[in-house]
Amino acid sequence: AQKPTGVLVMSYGTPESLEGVEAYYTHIRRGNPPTAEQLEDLTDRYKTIVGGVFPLRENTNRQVEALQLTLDSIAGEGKYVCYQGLKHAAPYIEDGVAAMAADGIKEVVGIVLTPQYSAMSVGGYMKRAQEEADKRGISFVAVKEYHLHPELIDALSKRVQEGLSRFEDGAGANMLVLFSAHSLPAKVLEMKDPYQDQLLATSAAVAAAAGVQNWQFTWQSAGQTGQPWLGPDILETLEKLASEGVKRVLVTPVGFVSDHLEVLYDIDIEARKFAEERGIRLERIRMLNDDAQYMLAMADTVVKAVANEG
Ligand code: FEC
Repeated sequence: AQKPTGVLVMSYGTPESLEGVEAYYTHIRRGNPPTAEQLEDLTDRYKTIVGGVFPLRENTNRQVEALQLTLDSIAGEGKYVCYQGLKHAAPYIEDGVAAMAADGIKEVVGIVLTPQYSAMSVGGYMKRAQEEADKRGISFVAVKEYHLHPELIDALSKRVQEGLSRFEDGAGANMLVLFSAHSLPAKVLEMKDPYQDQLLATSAAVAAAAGVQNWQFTWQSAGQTGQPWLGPDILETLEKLASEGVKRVLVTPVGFVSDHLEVLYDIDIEARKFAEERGIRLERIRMLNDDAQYMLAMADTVVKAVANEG
């Protein structure tokens, strides 16, 4: 029988325990260990979110399982087999490709659990996957983006409508939908990187589908590297909105698809507190996690990537 096509499902990765935070942080910093102060700061943030656990790991596991079931149902069982590969934790991207090679898989599609492309994010995942595939004689196809897939837009627009319904008078006056995504070093702009345009395109499509007129886009979670990062940051944006009399904000992350640190801490704890201190009520959409429509967007994208190669 013909070997199935491997699907390398890639995600950021998270530590397995508090003891693993240092190695994880060192990996993110390309082998440079954090200072004791940086390590303590990150460890404290993990301890603060939902009881100091690492929800990204479980969410990624569930997404990979759900994507497998979705591929089975749209393409037939045995056509595709999903493997996991993480950027900064085990099982690493290379481990996922090695597991496929051990199972005799010759053709692989790679897809990342984030919809928009940047050379500095998705490009980095794909480079590592491609290199490992080349080493093992596996042919590799990269899905660069799926930021305008109709199922994704529809899934997000439903989450926006649900979020708006939490405000007593829905999308009334003094309220705004604030789309957000992880910032990157500003030098990506010089590289003609599509990241910003794709994030704005996702945001505009979701706003239109949800019937939202009053919206903005902002960056979040910038790193402290001494270099400039893309702005304005969400805290700056909230400060400005408060001064303009905005009272209610629905934060809608469009570059993240899971509950994890950058959502549960940076938005739910840090940004919410900052907003409340300025008289703004901040709500956030429920993250997609293994939402059926999101899984369909990914499965359909994978199947089409294979068809385009054939
Ligand atoms: O829940 C978790 O355990 C992990 C949450 C998490 C996600 C995530 C996603 C993205 N990042 C992106 C870019 C960068 C760049 C740097 C950077 C640094 C960190 C640090 C932590 C961290 N990131 Fe992350 N990111 C997550 C967590 N990220 C922790 C290190 C400490 C800190 O700055 O807070 C800077 C690296 C450097 O120092 O050079 C750049 C991008 C995404 C969204 C796309 C994706 O999911 O891949 C882009 C989730």
